[in-house]
Amino acid sequence: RQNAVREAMVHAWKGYTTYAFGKDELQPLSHSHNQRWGNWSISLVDALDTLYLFGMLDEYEEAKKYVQNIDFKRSPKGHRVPVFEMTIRALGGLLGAYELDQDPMLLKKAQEVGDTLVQAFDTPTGIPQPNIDLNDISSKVNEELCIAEAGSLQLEFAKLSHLTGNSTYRKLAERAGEALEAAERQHRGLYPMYININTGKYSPLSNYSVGGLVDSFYEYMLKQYILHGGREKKYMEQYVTATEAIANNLVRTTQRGLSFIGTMSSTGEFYREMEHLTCFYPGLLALGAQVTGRKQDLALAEDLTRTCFLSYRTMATGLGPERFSFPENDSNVHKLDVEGLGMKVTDARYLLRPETLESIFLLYRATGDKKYQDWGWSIFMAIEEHTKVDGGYAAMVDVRKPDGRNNLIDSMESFFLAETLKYLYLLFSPLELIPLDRYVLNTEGHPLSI
Ligand code: DMJ
Repeated sequence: RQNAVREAMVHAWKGYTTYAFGKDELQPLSHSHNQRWGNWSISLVDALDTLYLFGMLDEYEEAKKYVQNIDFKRSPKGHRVPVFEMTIRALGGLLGAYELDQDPMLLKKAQEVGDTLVQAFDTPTGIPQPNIDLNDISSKVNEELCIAEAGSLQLEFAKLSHLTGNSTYRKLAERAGEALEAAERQHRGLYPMYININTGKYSPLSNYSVGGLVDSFYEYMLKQYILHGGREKKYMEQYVTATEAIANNLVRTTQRGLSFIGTMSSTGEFYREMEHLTCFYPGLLALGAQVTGRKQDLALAEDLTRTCFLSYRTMATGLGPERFSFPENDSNVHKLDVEGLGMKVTDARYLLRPETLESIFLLYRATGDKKYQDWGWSIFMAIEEHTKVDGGYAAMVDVRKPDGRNNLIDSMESFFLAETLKYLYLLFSPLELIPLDRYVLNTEGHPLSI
């Protein structure tokens, strides 16, 4: 199984190098590429540590040679560099590879990325701008920032400070985290989705969720505690308070016994819809249960992982939708997409995302239960059967329709290489490969040593 995943990476990498080498993203159907991340070769940078871990060392060396010449101080006219995405993918990718092979060139390039991104923190509150124009650094276009973008920079910036001996990076990222913590909130342990970077106030109409725009904010509470070797107790306290608030306010169980996580509006209305992105959360709970000793979190993690897995298992392709809901009255099952489960598909795309596999991997590490390897394998088989094309792997329009090429999207995002294939590989590897008492993975799957 491990070797089959490696073969998948060989195939994906061949597509990338043949049709898109050095470009941001491969377009696997048209055999072309795009530069939508500002020419930072983001797929190549995001994939470095995967190549290394999979033992694809010739490919790794070739990619590293290319990295030397990427100019992370520039981007094309008109492009705004997305600070969060470039932190987790570019800075995280370079640091992750550096942690594994200790090549000083990688640290030098990581510092170049860090020096570019710190320019975003020059705001009245220290909460960074969501994106910056390197050709006109004083231009600002957004006042509001989602909390995932402000609260998921701290691992990478702290690691960069530690490795370079320059404490500025860590201080800036932590100041942003403190501003999120200090701002007034309605619910203890829950954080609204958006904050204003000039006033430092949460937007009053924001929703509460664990999905897109929020997700890794909660993740980095626990992971900062882990990264700093358990010395920063405040992160553990924040994590436990948030975990309890999420369990009490956002988790529900359907009549058919499926646990899920929904969204709550600022006025307390509850939406019974779950996102694929939310499926990272059970893995976080399982990791947290090991650190905190909270057994109830592991039980909930198992239930939620099962729900995420069933969102795959019950589709005709075996792949999971981008969004699915659990209508209140689920007795009328024949009207719902998934018979017998009371689960309704609300966005049928599969974008090669990692979250369910990430949780399956972390649940396997936490419990040792081999059923998780079988679940991961069945998802991998579905990826092979339905998304593999001659040019690589392609995202899918509708997971309910095994329609072949007509059902595919001309896109393979970099996280497929950085995360989806890496979690699968680790799921079938000995525990000594990336032991979780020595490494913490950033939200893009890059290993940072504790
Ligand atoms: C990845 O870039 C990261 O996992 C991020 O935290 C959320 N979105 C994508 C994958 O779906």
